[in-house]
Amino acid sequence: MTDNQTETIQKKVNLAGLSRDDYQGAPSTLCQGCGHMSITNQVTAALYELNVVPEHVVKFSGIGCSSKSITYFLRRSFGFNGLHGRMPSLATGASFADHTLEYIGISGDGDTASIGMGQFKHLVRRNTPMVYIVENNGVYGLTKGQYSATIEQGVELKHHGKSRYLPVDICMEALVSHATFVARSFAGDPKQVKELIKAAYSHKGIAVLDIISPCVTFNNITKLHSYNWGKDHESRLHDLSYVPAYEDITVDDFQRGEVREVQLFDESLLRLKKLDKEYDPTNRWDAFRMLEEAYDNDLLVTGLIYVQTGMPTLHDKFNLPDKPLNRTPVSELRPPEEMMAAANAVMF
Ligand SMILES: Cc1ncc(C[n+]2csc(CCOP(=O)(O)OP(=O)(O)O)c2C)c(N)n1
Ligand code: SF4
Ligand SMILES: [Mg+2]
Repeated sequence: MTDNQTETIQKKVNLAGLSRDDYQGAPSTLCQGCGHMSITNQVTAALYELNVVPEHVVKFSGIGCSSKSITYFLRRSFGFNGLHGRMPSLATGASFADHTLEYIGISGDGDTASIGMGQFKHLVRRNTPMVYIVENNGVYGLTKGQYSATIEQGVELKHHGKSRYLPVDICMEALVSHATFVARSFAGDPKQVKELIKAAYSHKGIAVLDIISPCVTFNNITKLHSYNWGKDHESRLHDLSYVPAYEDITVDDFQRGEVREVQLFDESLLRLKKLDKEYDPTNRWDAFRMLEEAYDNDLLVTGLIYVQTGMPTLHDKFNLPDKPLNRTPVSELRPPEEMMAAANAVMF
């Protein structure tokens, strides 16, 4: 592509009146070729194509190279780096303060499946409405490549010896915790990453995306977390395409029967074109079975693993008022003196 063509694409505006450049963040400090940057580029592209208004989005992360990713997109949005593994509690608190915004979290396999596992599980079981991306490289990239909890058993890295334990599967953990949207993808499959991010953004509730994201500096060699192995062993559950609600949706006769459609909360559709096998992403038991089989057969199975629409979110359960709490004046938040006195009189 010529420089002029690139410039034209960068300047073309979407329905929000914004150009691609409006969705960029600060220049990246990640290593050249890091999977996390490839994912970040797809987050940027997906949000541009979804016509998202950056000021309506809040970005969260913990600590790690992956957690740095939120700096590299949506420079006009609010963004918070939490403590290592504590992004879920930060996001939960902030989302209560203003439930009218959209929430995107980016974490690492260490941040989520090692130190942050407890927090992750509770965020998921509460169906907290947010997109939760794990950039999964099997190591602690930021602190020089120690094994994380997602590394396969028995692999060997130069400075770390053999990995001793069976791995944690983030999709499995999300499913066990009753996640309402679970997907797996691969940084080497950017189109699928983008479509899944769009679908996750349109989901009402927790949307967990476990994306295999090779660390080219410390771990581009172990099976599951390397580009080469992923390219040779990726097995897509379906071909995915996201259709926004405002687009005229037709399925031609040739495709009927081959395409399964999942209607998302905002009335957009996710179209899943059947590949070599039948897969029903609304069946939780099938999802568990498929993950077990993928593990046994040494496959990187990618796509929408599970979705359940129409479930109440954390915010629905608390019957929050329409006006966000952070924009409600203290005079409206504080009960009047007489009410407090009456309440105290009952209690004591
Ligand atoms: C409480 C605490 N313990 C340990 C650390 C050191 N530390 C920083 S990042 C990190 C691991 C990051 O791994 P991961 O989440 O997989 O991100 P990656 O760098 O691989 O993208 C660790 C152990 C820390 N910052 N805080
Ligand atoms: S150390 Fe690994 S995870 Fe961190 S930026 Fe470099 S390649 Fe990416
Ligand atoms: Mg990691």
